[in-house]
Amino acid sequence: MLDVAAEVAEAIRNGQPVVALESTIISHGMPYPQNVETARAVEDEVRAGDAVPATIAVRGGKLRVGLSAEEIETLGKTGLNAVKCSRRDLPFVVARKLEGATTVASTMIIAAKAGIDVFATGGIGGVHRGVEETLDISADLEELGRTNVTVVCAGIKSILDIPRTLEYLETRGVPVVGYQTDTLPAFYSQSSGCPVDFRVDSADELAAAIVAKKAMQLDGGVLVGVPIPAEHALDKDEVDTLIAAAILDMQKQGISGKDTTPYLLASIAERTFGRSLDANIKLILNNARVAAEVAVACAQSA
Ligand code: PSU
Ligand code: MN
Repeated sequence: MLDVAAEVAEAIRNGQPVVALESTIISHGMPYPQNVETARAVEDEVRAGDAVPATIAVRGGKLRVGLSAEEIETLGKTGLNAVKCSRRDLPFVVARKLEGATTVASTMIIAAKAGIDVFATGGIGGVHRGVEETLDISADLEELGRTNVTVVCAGIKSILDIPRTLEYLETRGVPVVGYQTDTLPAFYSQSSGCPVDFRVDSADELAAAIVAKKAMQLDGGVLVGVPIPAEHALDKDEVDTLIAAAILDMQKQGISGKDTTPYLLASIAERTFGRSLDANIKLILNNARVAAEVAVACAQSA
């Protein structure tokens, strides 16, 4: 079922650094054409860091590792008409040969099958605010609990319940790491105020822990939070107020389940007049840069 692009397959075979990238961020996370421009720029950033990018999706009944520029363009235009594809969706999207965009969870699954250890994205899913009512907990957290991939992100958006997300990750045995920070970043802003489990100041320091985890055969992911660069961060209180309003609107419209995260992202972009989209793009590029460094460090210490 795995269909790995030639360049990616060769890099994996030779133990060269590879960085996996998700595709729901392209189809559901951003509007066209910024989604396609960003996906390309992210791949360029990974290459600039001497690693090979592998954008992952489901196409023609195959788990695709390494999309071509044309395929990224097509997915970007397909947008919300692609199937947002998490673990539970994979069997049907494959069997029906649908156009599937992979979330953090399904990208981890496919990356691990292909033998890729490091994955860069913007934000992960988590425990949603109001979980007492909805039981809405992203499958991303379960995947982090079982699949051996290091996920480099900008922390957890405050559309989620950050303290509860951290509790959940602790239960599932997932180390939460701050990259050059003591607190988990909050996506659009540099800090959520919640302490991380471990701080690292270099890619080498992180790679040492990833290698130790592998040697102990401990299953599960590692979550790395990289703060958005200060010059691109948004004011946390301002964003939190906008998010609270967006959540109220969403509830009024009866939006739930897998539509929640895409709705909130679009609504926040509208309410910030595109400033959140710009911040989103900048932080993903920064994460791609760090992930390439981590992949290089892992390849060197293997
Ligand atoms: N956060 C973002 N942009 C995104 C997502 C999250 O800032 O595009 C996507 C990712 O693919 C993530 C998914 O895995 O949303 C989580 O969705 P859910 O909460 O439905 O599990
Ligand atoms: Mn959900």
